Amino acid sequence: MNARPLRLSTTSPDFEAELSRRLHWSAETDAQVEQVVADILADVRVRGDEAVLEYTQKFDGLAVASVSGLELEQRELKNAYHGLPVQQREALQAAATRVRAYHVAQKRATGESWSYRDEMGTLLGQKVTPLDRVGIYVPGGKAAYPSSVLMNAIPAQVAGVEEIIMVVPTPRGERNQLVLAAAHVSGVSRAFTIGGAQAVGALAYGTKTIAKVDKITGPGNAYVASAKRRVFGAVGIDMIAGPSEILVLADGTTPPDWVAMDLFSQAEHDELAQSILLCPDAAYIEQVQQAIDRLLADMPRAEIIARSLNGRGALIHTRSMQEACDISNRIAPEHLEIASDDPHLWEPHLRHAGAIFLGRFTSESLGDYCAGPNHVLPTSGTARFSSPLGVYDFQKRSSLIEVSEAGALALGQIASVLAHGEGLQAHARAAEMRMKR
Ligand code: HSO
Ligand code: ZN
Repeated sequence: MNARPLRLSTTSPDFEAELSRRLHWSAETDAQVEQVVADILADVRVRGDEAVLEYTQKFDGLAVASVSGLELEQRELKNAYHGLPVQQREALQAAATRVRAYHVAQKRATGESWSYRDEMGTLLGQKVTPLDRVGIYVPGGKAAYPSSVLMNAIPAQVAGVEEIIMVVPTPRGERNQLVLAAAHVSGVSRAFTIGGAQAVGALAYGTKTIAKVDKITGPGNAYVASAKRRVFGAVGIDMIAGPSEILVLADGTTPPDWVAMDLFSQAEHDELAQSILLCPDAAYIEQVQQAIDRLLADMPRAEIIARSLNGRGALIHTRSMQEACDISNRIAPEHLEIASDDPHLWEPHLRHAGAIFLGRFTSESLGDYCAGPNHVLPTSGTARFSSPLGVYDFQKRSSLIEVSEAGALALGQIASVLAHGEGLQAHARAAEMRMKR
């Protein structure tokens, strides 16, 4: 099997066209999926638990008498944790501890209430409060990542969310013990073995057994993505993620094998995943291709890796590191590695990326599991305007205003003039009344 990412050079006349063809990705919306999802949501909204039970039996082959029968007790989550081999248990705990520490720091820096008084003693501020209840969708099957349970639940827990409800489909009752254990270490309050659009509907509208949540986060298949889009408005949602991406900026100082394996690490997620190398050194690019050739055969997921690299991968020869940075900013990748012995030279030039991994020792995979920052990141160029999942996604802000007596006089004058200008008499008088004291 061969993996030959497209070779491009920024000096070639058709570079721009080739690059945009490689980058192009759009979530196909399938009319049939849309119809099925719309029907399921409408049904769950009206029939609640009963509909959830029927769809769970139909799609997952799980037959129980009531939705309570689909709930996992805290004891089961705990047992899953204690039943793990000790090495896995310790790794999960160590990852959770680091992810928690990072999000605690994030909350301290960006998630606290603040206020000040102006010169007339009027208090102005912002009060930050957690959401009351959130739902976390965890996919079953091939994309069931325990690490994603940590990355969704821990920021919610750190934000102070009272109730975190996890849903995870378990087709034919097959439970992923690592997923349940991850729920245990990351503060999940309730867990249900349901999935698909019916689970999204139950969380969004509430049923007799499952309380309505305020926001639903977490990845899922086309049905789940469509359901999340449809319930948005009734509840909040996180982003709808596209395939995973890595972009490596290399100046030739990192061993080529390391870079090749980092490209593989995204490619192995999904044949639609995208791995790109940008490098000003043609000989080094050749060495990375040789490393790919040599290392691929030994990869259990070689087939997915090859499909991803052949279909969407690229090794791009640039004129300089500066040009590589410029192209990276245009791509705005989900993960950006600066494979350089002087990463801080380039970091100031890099503005658009979900996460930036600096230096040769920082493989993306460390960030995926345990460095601390969140691995739920903006994909498909959306890092131009959005951010990693964080504590702030589980908080909301309220403005605070307490006008002093002197403030009422000064602000009343301004408000009154503007209110008359808008022809809104009650507004004007409400302000004026407070001036005549
Ligand atoms: N790289 C994925 C996250 C992940 N990797 C989970 C391994 N497990 C998207 O950021
Ligand atoms: Zn990954």
